Amino acid sequence: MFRYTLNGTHHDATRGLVKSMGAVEKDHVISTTWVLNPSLSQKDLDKTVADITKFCQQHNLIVEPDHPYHLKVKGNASGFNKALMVNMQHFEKENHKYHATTTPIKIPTTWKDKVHNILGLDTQKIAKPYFHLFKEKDITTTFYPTKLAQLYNFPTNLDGTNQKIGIIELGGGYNISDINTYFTQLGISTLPKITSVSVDGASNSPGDDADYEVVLDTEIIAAIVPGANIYVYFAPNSDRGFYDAINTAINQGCSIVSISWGAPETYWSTSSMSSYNSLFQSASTKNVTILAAAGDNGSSDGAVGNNVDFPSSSPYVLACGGTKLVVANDVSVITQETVWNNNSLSNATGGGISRVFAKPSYQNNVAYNLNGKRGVPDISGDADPNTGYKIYIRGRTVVIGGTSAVSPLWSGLLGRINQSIGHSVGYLQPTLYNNPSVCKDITQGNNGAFTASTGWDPCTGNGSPNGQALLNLLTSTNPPAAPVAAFTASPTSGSATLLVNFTDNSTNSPTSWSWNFGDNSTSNLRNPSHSYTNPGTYTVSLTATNTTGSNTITKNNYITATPQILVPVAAFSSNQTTGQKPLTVTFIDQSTNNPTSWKWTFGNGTTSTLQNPTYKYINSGNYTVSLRATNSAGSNTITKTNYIKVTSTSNHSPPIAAFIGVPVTGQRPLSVQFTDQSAGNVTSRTWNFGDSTISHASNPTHIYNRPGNYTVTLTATNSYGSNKNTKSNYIKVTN
Ligand SMILES: [Ca+2]
Repeated sequence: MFRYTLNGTHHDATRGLVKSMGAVEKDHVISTTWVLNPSLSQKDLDKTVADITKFCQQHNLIVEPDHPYHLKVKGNASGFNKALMVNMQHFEKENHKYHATTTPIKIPTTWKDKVHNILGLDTQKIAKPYFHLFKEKDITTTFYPTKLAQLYNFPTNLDGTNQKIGIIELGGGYNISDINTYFTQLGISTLPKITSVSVDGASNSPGDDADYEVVLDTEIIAAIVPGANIYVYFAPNSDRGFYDAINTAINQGCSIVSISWGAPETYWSTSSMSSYNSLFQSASTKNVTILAAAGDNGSSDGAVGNNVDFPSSSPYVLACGGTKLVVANDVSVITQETVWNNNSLSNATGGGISRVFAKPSYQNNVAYNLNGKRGVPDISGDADPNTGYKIYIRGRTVVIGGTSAVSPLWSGLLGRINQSIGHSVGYLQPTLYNNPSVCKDITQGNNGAFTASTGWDPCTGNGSPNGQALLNLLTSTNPPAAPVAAFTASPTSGSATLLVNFTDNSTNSPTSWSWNFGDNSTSNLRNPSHSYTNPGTYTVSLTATNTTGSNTITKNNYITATPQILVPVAAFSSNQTTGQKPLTVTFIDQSTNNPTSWKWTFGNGTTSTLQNPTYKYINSGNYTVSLRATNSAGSNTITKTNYIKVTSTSNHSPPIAAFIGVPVTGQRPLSVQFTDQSAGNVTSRTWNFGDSTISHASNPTHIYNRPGNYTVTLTATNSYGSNKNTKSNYIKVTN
């Protein structure tokens, strides 16, 4: 098989103090990312993937699909050695162990224009984080990011809502409790929406110095755009991990990607830089803005000679340089801003001229002589630790500077701008270089080899931000579309008083909202809540407005408030309450407020859920009956103690006579209503009214015509005998 060499993909063991540690074991597992030519047609892509898969299977390598035009290939070192004709060796450098190939990757010649690069054979640390911890004695003035946003005239009343911002981290992690505490310090009541994303097995792992980078990046962006969705991509610190993290952020829809990590161009292989640059170019076509720190080691970038830092030197990356900020005593305005340089080798902004990348066309207007190469940086902002950023980490406030603060600072600004104009500004350099006045020109200071000057310079680029000026420029050159109003509500029905939460879903970034709730109430909040106190059906409308125009959506009869449902008041009666066993009783529900379910207990452990149950008492006794009546508003229970009395009188006994008369005294003629109250089964009665008159009625009425005292007797009879009850001088009749 003929082979094509991917130049620059092998390890240069002459660089730095590298110790060789022997061949990689045959069964050592290696994970790689294959970068395919993004201009392949779908048909060529499919064929290439099929070819690669077949080839890899022959070498026991497993192919998994990844982002578009990328594959992940995993397998043993022996498989890679044979498949790619490489020689995998272990190395150690500054106590860091890694593996790499000593010979360049060779791929089948037919893949020459199809496979651009294979990342992952070299796992040495590729990048450093560009933060600088404060030295307490040096601190003069330090800032919360929100204060810098004011000093740099960032547009206000914007919080990054609906913006998705990615942060790349190659180590460390954050504790969300630190960030929440930070928000309390800033006086921001809603907590930020931060999601950590695991790339190539790395994860949010607080516990080393890189935590300062992670927390610096995250807190600056969250402070400036607290409403944004912030995604933190954690990846291994290798050229593959770094690449995969950026690729994942782009493919997951981040419109802004902030990078605070990098290394001098000379530390990178040309093949890796080429692959990254292609990735950044693809981001520019997807309206994704990539920002990167320009480095913290002055014009040398920590290497021999003058160097710029990659990835910030990619012409598709917005390179962020650093300044020192001096403010008025009341911290209201910037009085002086110069190049950050406390030590041109170790504590100064990066910047200079790329050795790798040609001058991009947007730098054609730059007066500075770039010798046909890319000049770095593009923009700048406060980075001197002496005028650094207050952040909160590991339970305390610390001050940090470095160009790695500038990338999130500008990322936050672009988050506000994207929200305001309703779309992503994406690849910003052409606009920026055509309108450098949206930046504040820095003209004083140097970073070692290079000196600031009027206009673009290799220390601070076009300068620090004038946020509102940049927004005005982007709004005028690219006005937002008018909003398309949309909303939802929850709940949309229920009993009055009904509290409804409305949610604005309008697109194209409205800046004001006008709600009409249909009951003569209105609101100008974005997401209002409204209480409907009266039953009815309501039509709701929302008008969403931005600088370009307005749009109204009306939802007819959208909210229904039903009459209030009251808790039932339980009540009941029955057809009878006393009698001889067995006694069959029909209970009648008399509850009010429309119960929908019933629970009866009959006093002997039995229950019923019927509304009007019939129950047969077998045994004698006194029974306490209760009813619980229920509807959606609640329940109520009524209990009637000893409500049902069942007598034990046997069927073979005569009745027990008892009666009353009403009234028992009065003037003649006196009409008295007698009522039989005898126990037992009475089949006949004889009433003797005491005036030589008798009756056999059940409950007779008798009229006494003459005055006198009358003794009344009731004789109650059934088939087993009679019983007599006499009340002496019971009725008293006067003249
Ligand atoms: Ca300048």
